[in-house]
Amino acid sequence: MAQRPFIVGNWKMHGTRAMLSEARAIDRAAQRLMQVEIALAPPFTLIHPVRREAEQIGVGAQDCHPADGGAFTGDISAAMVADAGAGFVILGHSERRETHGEKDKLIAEKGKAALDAGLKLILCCGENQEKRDSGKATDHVLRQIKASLPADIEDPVERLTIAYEPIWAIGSGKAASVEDIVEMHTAIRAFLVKTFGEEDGAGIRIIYGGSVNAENAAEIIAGDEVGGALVGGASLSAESFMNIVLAVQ
Ligand code: G2H
Repeated sequence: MAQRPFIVGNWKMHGTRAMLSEARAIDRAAQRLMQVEIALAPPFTLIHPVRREAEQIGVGAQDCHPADGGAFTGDISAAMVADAGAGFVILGHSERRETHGEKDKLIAEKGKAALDAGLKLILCCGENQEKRDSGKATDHVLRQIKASLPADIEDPVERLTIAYEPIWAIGSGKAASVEDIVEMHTAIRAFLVKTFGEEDGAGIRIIYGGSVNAENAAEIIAGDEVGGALVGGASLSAESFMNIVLAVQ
């Protein structure tokens, strides 16, 4: 059975309780749009309130620490975000790789902690402009996924999503072309089949992120091997986010 498109709003470091009205509006609209799987990843402080208010949509975190607990001032464990109501976590986003110096090995450790805590995983990958210009984008992305995947993922179709987010497209207002997206997703699919076997490898979702909006979403999601979108800026208002969902339903 074909999977529903998976549209995830990544609020990044945006949102105080005033934003709960947007989450409520998204959740209300989602109840009439069951052909699309919708989720939000608000900041840690809003996970519990969004989960409490929203019945229909998935709620997730944007990071977690690899340890179960301990003397890690300012950090949050996977069990804590699960306890707050998160059902998934986004890991390996380029903004964390760049501004927090996160390396593949750490991301794999975080992924293992997340899976052990019962969370699903959205694992991000993507090349910068320099890698793309040098023709090494695919090699880079596949190496990144291989090195940041936790080992022995049980039920990977259910629990793992790969998000391809070319760094040069993020927040730029200019998404990658459908051709470039499909080419990369096809290479990721081949890697997943090799790694997880024919059936699981074919079923794991691969979603695209980087300046997705209501104008480009339908065309991107119609691309081969594109199972949904990770949406940043355009997920911050219910109207612009739901316009994306409407465009792809
Ligand atoms: C890419 C994306 C969401 P934006 O980071 O993860 O952000 O849609 O703002 O480019």
